[in-house]
Amino acid sequence: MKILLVAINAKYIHSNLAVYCLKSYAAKRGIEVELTEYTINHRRDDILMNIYQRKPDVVAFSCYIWNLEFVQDIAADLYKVLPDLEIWGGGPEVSYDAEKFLAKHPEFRGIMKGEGERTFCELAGLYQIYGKEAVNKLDECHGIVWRDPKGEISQGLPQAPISLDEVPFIYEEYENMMPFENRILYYETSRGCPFSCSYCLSSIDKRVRLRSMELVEKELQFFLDHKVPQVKFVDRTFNCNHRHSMAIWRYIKEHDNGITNFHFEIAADILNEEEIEVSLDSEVKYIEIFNIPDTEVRMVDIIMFFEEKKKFLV
Ligand code: B12
Ligand code: SF4
Repeated sequence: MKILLVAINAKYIHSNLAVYCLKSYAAKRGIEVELTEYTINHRRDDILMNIYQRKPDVVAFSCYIWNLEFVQDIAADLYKVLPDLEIWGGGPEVSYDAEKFLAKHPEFRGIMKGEGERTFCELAGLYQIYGKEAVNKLDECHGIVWRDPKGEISQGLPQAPISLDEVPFIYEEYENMMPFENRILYYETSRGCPFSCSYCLSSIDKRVRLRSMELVEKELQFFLDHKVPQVKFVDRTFNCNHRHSMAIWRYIKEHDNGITNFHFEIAADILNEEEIEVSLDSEVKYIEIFNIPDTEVRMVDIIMFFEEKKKFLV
């Protein structure tokens, strides 16, 4: 069975960290899958043709706010030209209303909800073992909602979260980091966010899990040694754990190579003095500050403070 992970990015410069993690996590457990990336600037027909020519048996789309419409259209067309294809979705944009999504999109066999590594690996394993017969074994898989061969939608058992140290560091797997040439490298050292902004999907996972500093230091050094121009941390609120953020900023400060920029999204209202000092001293050049509604006054102070010190803010 050929299983194909499909990512459609906002622009060429972006990459989809999630699908690389899923592919690598599965490969480490003996399950090989293929991966392909496009952008929303590609013509839909070209994407359709490219997927068709790869002759997959199973396609799993990574669904985000910037590509959901695109994915829906392509999946519907794929289903017309490859009616036996098993089409799955995963990612934040389909995770929280999966039953409704499935009811509306009959071309999808199912949705892998939430954190994908373990769920995708289980599901890909089922297809590798049972082939097309896997559709009758889907109740063995955790974390999914699926349509059975009679058309009924079922909900699987919940999936347990993984330790963040189990998430693969994907960049060292590619010689010269080829797929990422001239692109932003995304990097994750935590999952979850302790805040509850009602408009935000990241607020659903309140438990914050951290990657151990032992791994993080090795990986930061990898970026520095490879003189990567831009690393963007995708941690939902980078500074929600002071010890963790301070350890990372200190490491960057002490090992700066004069080339690599690190980009963080932080919550301004919880910055402490020590964090402000280290981030001002160090080569942490790009800091993305976002507002939390009742902290506007402090937010303005902090922005003025950073601007005085000639830090770049976005
Ligand atoms: C990188 C990024 C972007 C990049 C695009 C990257 C790309 N590939 O093209 C840029 C900067 C362009 C961008 C833009 C926007 N973004 Co943005 N972005 C992110 C960010 C920071 C990282 C995503 C990521 O890689 N995470 C790391 C991966 C490993 O985690 P994950 O996404 O949760 O993936 C896991 C699961 O979801 C699942 N999964 C994911 N894909 C798949 C696929 C399969 C098959 C399976 C099984 C599982 C699976 O498994 C993964 C691993 O466990 C997230 C916030 C975040 N930290 O996640 C926001 C986020 C996705 N963006 C968001 C928003 C709102 C936007 C914008 C609309 C902002 C704006 N107002 O302009 C724009 C949209 C642009 C457009 N053209 O329409 C929101 C979406 C929330 C929502 N739906 O309301 C998020 C969640 C930020 C937030 N907290 O608000 N974004
Ligand atoms: S602080 Fe940011 S990531 Fe956390 S819930 Fe609010 S908007 Fe989402």
